[in-house]
Amino acid sequence: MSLYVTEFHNAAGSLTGNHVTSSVRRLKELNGVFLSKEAYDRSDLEQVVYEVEMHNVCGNVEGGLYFGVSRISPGKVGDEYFMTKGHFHEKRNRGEYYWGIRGKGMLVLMDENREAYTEDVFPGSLHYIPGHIAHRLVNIGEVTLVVGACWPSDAGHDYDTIQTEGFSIRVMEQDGNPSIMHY
Ligand code: PAN
Ligand code: ZN
Repeated sequence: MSLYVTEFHNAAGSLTGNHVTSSVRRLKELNGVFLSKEAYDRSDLEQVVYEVEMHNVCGNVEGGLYFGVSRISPGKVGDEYFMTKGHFHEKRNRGEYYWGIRGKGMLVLMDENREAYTEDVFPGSLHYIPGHIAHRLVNIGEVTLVVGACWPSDAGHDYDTIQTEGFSIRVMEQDGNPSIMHY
């Protein structure tokens, strides 16, 4: 790979090269995200729950775009599948595209009135996330869930609203299958 070329490795679900930044979310950074505090405390908090790589050329300017790839590990905290924190965009009217690359997941979506719905994520699935909709990825499969994303670079991330109010649904394993629970 040339130092000046950015490459998206579809099979590996990774992004390398110029303008790429990355972040890792371990279980210890996700305190309060999962329903069962007891199961959380029993878990290995060093586990990597998800990683994000992002192609950021322009900074947070209006009119720009970011491209990213998220990799969510398989796993659970108690009966609840590994998932991203989830967020609204800070600029609420900013939308986003997600698309499934590998694995099996659910995209949890929720509007500002806490009405929630889900979409199945699989290789080739395409998801338009309108503005004003909070979004979270859940890995319901046995391999790493890999999902591409593209969003306006001035969207920003509002994590606080979800941190305090949560989503109105959670995806839990029940009798060996994913099940949607309402809160
Ligand atoms: C994605 C998410 C990524 C990680 O790139 O940021 O899946 O999820 P959290 O940001 O909720 O931790 C995106 O939606 N960007 O806007
Ligand atoms: Zn987003």
